Parts: sequence; structure tokens; C-alpha cells
Amino acid sequence: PRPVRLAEYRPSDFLIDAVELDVMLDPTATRVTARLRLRPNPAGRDNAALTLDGDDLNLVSAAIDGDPLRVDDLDVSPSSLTIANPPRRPFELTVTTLVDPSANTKLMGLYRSNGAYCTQCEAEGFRRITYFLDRPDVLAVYTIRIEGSEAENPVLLSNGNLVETGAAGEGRHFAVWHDPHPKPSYLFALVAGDLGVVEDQFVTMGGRKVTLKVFVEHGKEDRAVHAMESIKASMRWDEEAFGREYDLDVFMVVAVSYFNMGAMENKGLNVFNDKYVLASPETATDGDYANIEAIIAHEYFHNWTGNRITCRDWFQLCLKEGLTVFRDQEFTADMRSRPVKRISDVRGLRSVQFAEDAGPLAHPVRPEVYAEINNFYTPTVYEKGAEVIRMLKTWIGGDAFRAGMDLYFDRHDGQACTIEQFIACFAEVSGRDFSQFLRWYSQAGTPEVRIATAYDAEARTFTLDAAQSTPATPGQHTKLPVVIPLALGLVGPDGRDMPLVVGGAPAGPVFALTDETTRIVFENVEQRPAPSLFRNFSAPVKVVSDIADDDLLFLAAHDSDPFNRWQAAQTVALRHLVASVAAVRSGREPADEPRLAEALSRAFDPAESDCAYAAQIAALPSEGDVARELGEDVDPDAIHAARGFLKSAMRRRLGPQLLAAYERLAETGPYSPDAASAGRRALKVAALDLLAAGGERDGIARAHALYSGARNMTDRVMALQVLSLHASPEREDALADFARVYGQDPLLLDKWFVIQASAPLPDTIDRVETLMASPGFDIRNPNRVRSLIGTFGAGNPTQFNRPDGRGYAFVAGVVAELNASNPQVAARLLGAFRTWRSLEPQRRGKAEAALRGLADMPRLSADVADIVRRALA
Ligand code: BAL
Ligand code: ZN
Repeated sequence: PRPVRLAEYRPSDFLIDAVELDVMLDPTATRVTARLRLRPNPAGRDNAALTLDGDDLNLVSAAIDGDPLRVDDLDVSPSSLTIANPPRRPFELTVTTLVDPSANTKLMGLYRSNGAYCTQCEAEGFRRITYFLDRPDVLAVYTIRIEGSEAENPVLLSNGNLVETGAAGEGRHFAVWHDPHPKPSYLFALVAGDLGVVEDQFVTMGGRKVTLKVFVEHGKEDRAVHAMESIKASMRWDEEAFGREYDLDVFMVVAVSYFNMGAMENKGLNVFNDKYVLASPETATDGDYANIEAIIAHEYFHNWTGNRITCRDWFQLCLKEGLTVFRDQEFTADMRSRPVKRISDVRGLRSVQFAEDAGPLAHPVRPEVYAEINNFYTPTVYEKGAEVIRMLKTWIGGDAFRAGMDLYFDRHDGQACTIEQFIACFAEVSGRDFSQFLRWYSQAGTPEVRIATAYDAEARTFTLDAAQSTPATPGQHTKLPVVIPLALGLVGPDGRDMPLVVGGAPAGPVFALTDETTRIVFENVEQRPAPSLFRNFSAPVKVVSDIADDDLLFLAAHDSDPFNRWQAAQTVALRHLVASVAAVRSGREPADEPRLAEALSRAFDPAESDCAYAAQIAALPSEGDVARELGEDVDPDAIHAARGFLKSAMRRRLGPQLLAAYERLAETGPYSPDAASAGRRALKVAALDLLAAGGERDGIARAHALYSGARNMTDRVMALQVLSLHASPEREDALADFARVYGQDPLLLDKWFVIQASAPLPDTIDRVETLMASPGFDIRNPNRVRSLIGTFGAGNPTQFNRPDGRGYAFVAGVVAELNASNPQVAARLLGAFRTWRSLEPQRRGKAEAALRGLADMPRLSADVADIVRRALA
């Protein structure tokens, strides 16, 4: 198919004001009758034909205003329905289609999940249910009648409010749902099945009583309590932080086990991957609890940023996703620890988005062309999109940001918008010119900022020279400077921030770097300061500075900005690891780094009260961080060796302290997933991980003891994770035990898959292949595929990048197998290849061969073909 271009956007020639859908459920032949109230769009072309989108549909009949259309009136195929000469006035089009939910392995449109019916319509799944103008700028009011077997589907759900239920004869029943809020088709949802439910209530700030329901498989109701609490917390927070109130009488979440994404924000009826709903102390880890809270919040927040105000077209995806990620980040920061949330988000951004930005799949936050929109639900659109919103807020200040958001909600409620319309609200309230800022949306690539500093004791000035540049990315060879907010502090020898004076007046702490080079001269600087740059990661840029390790280590101890205390130690560690990789590759032993050990030892100091923060300090840069820092000629084995060497050195230097911390942090009371308790467990395992570095026997024995004596799933899984890194009898014993005890629970089986697939051991690939053939694995279930193959590809640098190329061939083989049955999941797995060009030549050649093998495959899906083509371009 032809690529879709932003520049070619045209309003729809027709609009649909109302949709009545009559869905007669049947496992293999569901009959969908759609009555569409259409009218010509005044903004569209005169005398245009009406072409409705379809995908894999069987047309049964069509009629206009009750008059059946004959075959000659129509041009119909499984992927479109065209009426050459429709009425030039409002009219009703009735279309009946037949769909087979049981055969729908793509999990887009109407499909079955463990016997229940459910839907996924974003981005283009509604066209797999009925012929439609399946584009986000066509907003309609939906009324849905669902009819099905009462025994098999006692629960019948759709968007909006329930208006009628009743018997339909022959053991069937029906429900009618009406959603008064006009919405695009991608927000439609239908669920039918035999499900358990947990109910609660929320009273909004305006006094509306909202019934809350979480639907799960029978018997799992007790695992829905945390999700329910998270809904209520999200609703309250959105009222307090953004003044946003919920707008229907009921809000529902349904957990399903077959789902391509994490969750989906359908109006009033969010459908979730069960992984992000179900939690109990026996089955979920601290990470699961935190993820559920964040994803429930994310989908709920879409009600205003995405649903009430939606996107004009799919190029504007970041309008709802970047903004909603920003909102869920702020929610988590308020619910838990703000610095810890920031650090973990920045870790995630760098490891995935910076990697994407530096490779062949780089694209702008707002892409300008796509071959397959499913492939643009990316870290760039989501996470970099959120960073752009955060910069905007940093640049104009919190009050102006809130005023701009209020204006956006006021002005655009009920509309399908563009980034320009969003940004115009902030330009208006702040009086600033955003034309340069908009480059963040159109230029791909991570800007690099080089900083050089000079202190002049005589003149008492401190000069900072910043030079920005953005590397070329596919299709974008030259780049222009962007607006980069630089939040900084000058830290004096006493550890305190000095006053910032520029041009004789107080200045900062945020400076906008708008030109290729910027010089800032700070005055009245009595002593040479240590500059703390990009505090709280004030811009998503790569910083290369001349700040010496000594200054960074000073900042690691004294900076008032907790993010930069962490960052300073990370930078020193990263510099050290880069040097160690060079040593390993030339057959030398990496140097020791006692000062780094001292900086990291602060994490295990009993005086450090925020354990979650301390755990972040203790965590070394990842192998991916080192690979990205190197940028080219990457040898993942050398990186693994260098990092292992550093961990062992830490164990030798900090042993007694690690042991003391490990014992001090032992679990005593009953399990609670709250942030402070989770932080203690995270710090405990950070100590354990170092104690077991290099496969040290005492550490392994302790990890095994933690596994065996664990009183909650977090300790159990973390202990297993530590054991899994080193070949040992304890490892095999614990893995076998976990399978025996928990192997029947699919979500726990996933954890067991993840742990084995990420092990940096040479037999991992054999294990993964064996596990794929085991009864618990189901290639049709995206969670199983992601846990086992996704983790192996994207979470195991040494084994995916085996020098013999077997890792590449294996992942490519699974992609080939999934290509037809679930192209979306297949294309996602290919993300593992996003950095293949930066590998050393031998691995690069093998990775390329695997990609070329896929490119030569017949009948490649649009999803897979698009990624392969761009990866090889
Ligand atoms: N809209 C797709 C799922 C999400 O980002 O919420
Ligand atoms: Zn979202």
C-alpha cells in the first residue's frame, strides 16, 4: 500500500453523526448491522464518492434510507466499500457484515480471548467489524445493541451508559448501551463473556456518583482490588492536578489475557491486558503493583487527553500519548517518590528511546509519513513526546502550563486536534513564540549538547559555553537548533548553590539554549563551582561536558538536586565502563575505581532514608547504556565482561557494608506494596546482586535462601533473577521449584520465562527454544511471546547478539512464524534489531543476513515489511 503522508491530509468528504450497531454474537459468524447517519462534510469535496474502510470483511447487504443497494451500485472488496454516487444530503446507510471472531488471531477488531469476546480498535481495528469512515476526525454518537447466548455471555458491555437489557429468546439475551459523547471509531469497545466483577463507587468533585467496575476471570476477583484502588486514586488526582472530572455514570475496566498492547482507553470501557490489572501479594511483585497503578492512571487520563479531545489524524498520535504519559508520570511522582520516578523514567527513555533515535528506525515525535501506523506506537511518540511536554512546562513555568492546559480543554473539548492547536494555547497564555519549539515535533534524533566551562578567579566569573547539534537521521540530513531548557545550579565548595547572576541581575535557574552556540557568563562567583547541569533532566539531550570526575563525585555527594546526585555518579560509572570495555577488548584488566565504589557505597549507608532512591544510586549503568555511549563497533560480550568486572570490584570493596545492608533490610512484617516497602526490597536485592557478583558462593547461597524463605512474590522473583545470572545448582533448583509451584498461572509463568530468557548464559537460546515447545507456551498469546522471545531479543544483549548469529536467526524465525497470524506482535519483536548497525562487523553481518532473510520472504505483512525495510534502508 501507498505510504500515508501528513502533508496530504484532507478532511473527510462525509461525516457520520450517529452509529447504531446491532451485534449478533456467534463464535464464528457474528453478524454486525451498522446504521450510519451520514452527511456530506461542508469542508469536503463536492460530489465525492463515499468510500468506507474495511479489513477482511464479508458484506451481507447494504441499503440507503431503507432501499437495498444492488451489486452494481457498489464497489465492494474485503478492504473497502465504495458508493460512487451517494445522496448529497443527510442519509442513513445500513450495512450488514459477517465476521469470524474465532479466526481473528491478529487480535484487532472483534476476537475471542479465553472464551470471551472483546475488541481492539486503535488504530484501525473498527474496519474489521464493519465498513466505516475509520479515521479519528469522524466523531459520532454510538448506540450499541449486543445479543448473545446468556449462558456463555452473561456479561454484555459497550461504551457509555447501559440503557436496556432483556431476553431475546432461545437462551439469548441482549443489552443496549448508549454513549452520549461523540467519539472516533478507535474508541469503540465491546466485551461479552462470563466474567467476575468487583464494584465500587466514586463521587466526583461535581457530585456525580460513578459506579466503578473491574471485570476479571471468575476466581480472580481478589486480584482486582489494587486496580480498583488505582482507579479511584487516578480520578481524584485528575480533579486535583488538572481540574478534570469524569463524565459518565459508569467506568469499567476489563482484564483479558490475549491483548496486543498494555491496555486501551475506550470510552468508559477500558480493556486491559490482564498483566496490568491482576495483583495479589502471592502473585504480583512490587513492579507489578506500580505498573498497574500507572497504567490504570494512563488509560483513565486519556478520558480527557485523547477521548474528549482526540487526534485529527494518526500523525498527531503524540498529542494524546505524549501528553498522557506526561500526566501519568506526574501522577506516579505524586503517589510515590518524585526523584525515583524521574530517574526510572530517564533510565527508560535513554535505554529505549535514545536507542531508537540513534538507529535506522528513528522518526520525529510527530512522524510525517507512515506505511503502517501500528509501528508508530513507539518510545519516541510516547516517551520523547512526554519529555517535550515536560520541557514546555519547564520553559514557560508551572502556572502558565496549567493556564495553557485549561485553555486547551476549554477551547477544544469535543474536537479532533493537531499539535499546532495544542501549542497555540501555550503560546497564547505565555506570550512566547513557539515556532522554534515546534522543531521538537518535526526533527528526529537526540540533540547533543557539548558544554565547556571556565572559571576566572580574578574576574570572579564562571563561563559556560554550550554547543548543540542533532545528528542526521533517516530522511533528515540537516537539522536546525531547538529550544533546550537548561536548568542548572553552581554548587560551591560548601555544597550549597551559589546565587546566579548574569549581566548584573539575578538569573535562572532555567536558561533556554536556542542557538547553535550559547555563552552564559555568571558573575560574582567567589570560588570555583561544580556546575550541576540539566537538573532533573531538563531536556532529553545527550550531554558531553568537560566536568571532571572529581567535580562529579563532589556533586554525587552534595548536589541539592537528587536527580543530578544520581546522574553524577552514573556519569562517572559510565566513563569508567567505557574505558574498561577498551581494556577488555585489548586483553588488559580494567582499572580499579575506588572513588566510584565510595560514591555507590552511599546507597547502603543506614542514614539514607529513601531506599528506593538508594537502590537507583546502587544500580550501575546497564549494558545498553554502555553500548549507546560507545555508539559504534559494539561488542556486547566485552561490555558484559567490563560490567561484571566492576560489580565484582564493588563486592570486594563494599562486602561488609553490602552484607550489613542486606541483613538490615530483611523482611519482617506482612507484605505491603507501598513505595517505601518496595524501596527497601529494591535496595536489598541491589545488595544481594552485588554480593553474588561473579557467582560468589556466599552471595548465591544467600539468594537461594531468600528464594526458599520468601514471604512475597517480589522477594521470590528478585532472588530468582539474581540466581539466574550465574550457572549453579541453586539456580536449577529454584527454577524447577518455581515451575512446579507457579507454572499453572500464566502471569507467573511469564515471569519464569522472562528470567530464563534474560540470562546471560550460553545455553539460554537452547532453553528458550525448549520452552517454546513446552505446554505452557502459546504463540497466539502476546504475553507469552513477549515474555519469552521479546525478552530474549530486547533484554539479553549477549545472547541475542551471539557472535554465531543464532540469536538473530532465532528471533527472525519467530517473526516469520507470527508474520501472518499476528503481524503487530511480529513487528514489535523486530524492535530487537533497532541498534544492529552499531554492532562490531561480525555481528553486524549476521544481523543483516537475518533481516535480509525476512525481507525476501513472500507475503510479508505490512507491519513486518515496514520495519524490515526501514531497518535495512
Ligand atoms: N492508545 C493505546 C494504548 C495507550 O497508549 O493507552
Ligand atoms: Zn496512551
